[in-house]
Amino acid sequence: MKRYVVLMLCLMVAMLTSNASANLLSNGGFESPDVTLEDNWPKNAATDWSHWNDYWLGEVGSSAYEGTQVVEPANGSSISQSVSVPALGAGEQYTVSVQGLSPGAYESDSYLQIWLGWGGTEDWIGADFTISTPDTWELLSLTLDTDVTTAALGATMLTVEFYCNDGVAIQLDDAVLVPEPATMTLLLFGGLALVRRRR
Ligand SMILES: [Ca+2]
Repeated sequence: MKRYVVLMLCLMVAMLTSNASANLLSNGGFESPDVTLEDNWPKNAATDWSHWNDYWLGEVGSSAYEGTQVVEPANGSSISQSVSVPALGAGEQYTVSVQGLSPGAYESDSYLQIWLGWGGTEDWIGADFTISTPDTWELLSLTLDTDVTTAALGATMLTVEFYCNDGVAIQLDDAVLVPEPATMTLLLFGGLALVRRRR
């Protein structure tokens, strides 16, 4: 039994100290498929992402936040990805974050809405963001807390959506969806209880 406890504690520490490995989204850095500079607008097929209207998946080299590629939703378009999660219980939190950049060439603010939904397109929370400083990556994030948004209790799927609601472009990179540490601890204690029951 001691061996299992040590194993679970090690796993817990590893998960708490490594957000990257806990990312529930696939291709959050938009590096797949590998495109070239010549593959220009519109380019609608980032692996594992769905979309509504057109967006640009492009190669920007070293000005990307992560890797060499970013996405740029057009005005009135969005990209989304749904993932399965363990049924949401009380006291759990999931945070979605993305790096956003307002290309300096447009000389204006960029706007983005982040939506985090459960149960398809009916139920979601959202937040509006404005980026005024050009050519600087900014971390934009939104947290779903089941103690606040009790309607999400019991949900087994989360949908992340990034919606560009203005004519000015915004580039996105490094999209991440993670359970907060409190949630991970709950999940791990659940795992520990399972191990104990099996023995
Ligand atoms: Ca990238």
